[in-house]
Amino acid sequence: MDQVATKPTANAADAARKPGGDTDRQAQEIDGFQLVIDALKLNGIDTIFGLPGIPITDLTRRLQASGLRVIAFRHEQNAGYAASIAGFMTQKPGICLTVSAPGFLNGLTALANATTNCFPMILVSGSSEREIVDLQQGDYEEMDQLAIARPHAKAAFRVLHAEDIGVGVARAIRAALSGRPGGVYLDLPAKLFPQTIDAESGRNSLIKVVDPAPRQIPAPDAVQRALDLLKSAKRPLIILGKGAAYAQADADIRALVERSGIPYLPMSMAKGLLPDTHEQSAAAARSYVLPEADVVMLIGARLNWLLSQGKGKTWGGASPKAWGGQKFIQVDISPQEADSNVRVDAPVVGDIGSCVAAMLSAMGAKWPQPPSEWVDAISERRTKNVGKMAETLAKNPVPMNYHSALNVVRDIVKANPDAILVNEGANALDFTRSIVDMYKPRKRLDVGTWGVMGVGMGFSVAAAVVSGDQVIAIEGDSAFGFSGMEVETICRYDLPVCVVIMNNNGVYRGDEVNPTGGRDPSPLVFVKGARYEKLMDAFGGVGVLATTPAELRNAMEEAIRSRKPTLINAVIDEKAGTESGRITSLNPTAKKK
Ligand SMILES: Cc1ncc(C[n+]2csc(CCOP(=O)(O)OP(=O)(O)O)c2C)c(N)n1
Ligand SMILES: [Mg+2]
Repeated sequence: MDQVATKPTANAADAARKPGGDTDRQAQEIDGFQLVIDALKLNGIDTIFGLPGIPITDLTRRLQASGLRVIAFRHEQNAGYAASIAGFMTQKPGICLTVSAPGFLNGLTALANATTNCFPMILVSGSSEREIVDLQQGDYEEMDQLAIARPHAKAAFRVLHAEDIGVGVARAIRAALSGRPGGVYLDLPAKLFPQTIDAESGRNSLIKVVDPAPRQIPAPDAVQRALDLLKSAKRPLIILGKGAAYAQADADIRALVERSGIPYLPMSMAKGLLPDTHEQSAAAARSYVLPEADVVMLIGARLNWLLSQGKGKTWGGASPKAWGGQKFIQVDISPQEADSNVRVDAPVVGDIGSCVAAMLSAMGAKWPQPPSEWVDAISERRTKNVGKMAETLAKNPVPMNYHSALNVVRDIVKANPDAILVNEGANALDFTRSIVDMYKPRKRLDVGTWGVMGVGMGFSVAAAVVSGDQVIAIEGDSAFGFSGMEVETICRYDLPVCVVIMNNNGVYRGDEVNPTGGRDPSPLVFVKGARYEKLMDAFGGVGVLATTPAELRNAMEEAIRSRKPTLINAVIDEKAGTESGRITSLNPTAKKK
């Protein structure tokens, strides 16, 4: 572990040069800046995502000077998304550092998104002078940030005194990582940073967090109850969620699925936990298995809107709110998750790794395989659907559509299974999810629980920085716009990111018109034929316009070969998309139509 160094401040260094200066006293003191840095280093934090300004400019400088990697963004929201996905990928809290009020608020969306998605992240924001803020006397960037952050975070803390920095950082780390991970807010007022305390007591006040995410071993009877139910099933199904991917229990999860012989469905960010080409994958028969299954085991997946709350037509229920009759086993770290939407007959509470290991050992080597009628029925549908998809993918329409473009991406990802795929948009998201197979765990990063637009470039930067692997970002043209300026960040840090914009001239489609016939375009469309690739050119990266699958393929292959920052503007038929992609049913206006 790093030594906790007491670096003399700049002033102390000056004083050291003057004979008779007060070097001794200053050398024995440590300031708030250094304590924050040392507390982070002591806990193995090596990367900070942020954006400098008052009061954290010097902190960003000194973080870099002391050997941490500081990745500076063009907007705090993107730094926040970067931090959150770094947390998901590494099981260490991702740190986002911002200035007060507006910078803090810009980061807050990412913090709330992290909490919703169970990503461990700490938003560290400087704040203005407490006395003035609390009396609302009009300070520079005045805002009661702690109160505003609290409802959007798993926990929120403020440190007022230098001697409490160690505790503050330790509490933030524990809160972010333990149990169900989430977003934590840490408020550091401007006055804290230059505070000095005795160096020795400063060092002693720091805490290296021991076992920040303690294992939670499931109760043996809960495991047995789950296995008994699973064994009784005629049509069992396993659903793997993002929590299963986060757990990094990849070998055991695969062993559990394979030994049980049970068909499984991966949620979006669990794709690749087992290769999507695995013979037990029921992804291509999703609409068959959900209503037909009799026992469903959820592993790190919640029965939220993405699974139609476990009821309704998707699950074979007679009406939109009716239960389909399935029995559920839910493996989850949170004891409060079960029964949140439908009855869970066998909750198994613990961390995914411990739960899966306990199940494997209780299953023994011999486990009755699911009835062959069930497995065969699924594989028949899968073969049919995969065949249909192959036909669609083989077509070569002019202009390109999502299928012909994504057929290229599918090949490229197959040839580069270590590449990380970032994905956002509506049609650009839904088609990519279903067309592009993933082969390894945690390689697919997307809009998650909220379906949020704007994660694209922040996720891409973090994925490249944290892993060193090639990143491929498949972006709707609207989605890209939310974080597009970060292509400068990608160029500045020279990251191996290949952005592919599925450019259909708009949100969902590009062919809407203003019904009044007025001069303003429809709110759903953008400048026709926009040349997004020139944005990348502007900062020294490689920009390519691709109007055919062959051009797209060449450009992607070259990007991966060169590892240069690349943006490919893939021109897609503006009539190819559907409103809201796959979730048209959630769109009230579309429903009326
Ligand atoms: C922060 C945020 N704002 C707005 C939305 C609503 N929204 C959902 S998808 C989408 C953009 C879809 O267009 P595009 O990215 O171009 O994908 P396409 O369907 O055209 O491929 C928008 C604005 C959202 N999900 N998140
Ligand atoms: Mg679009």
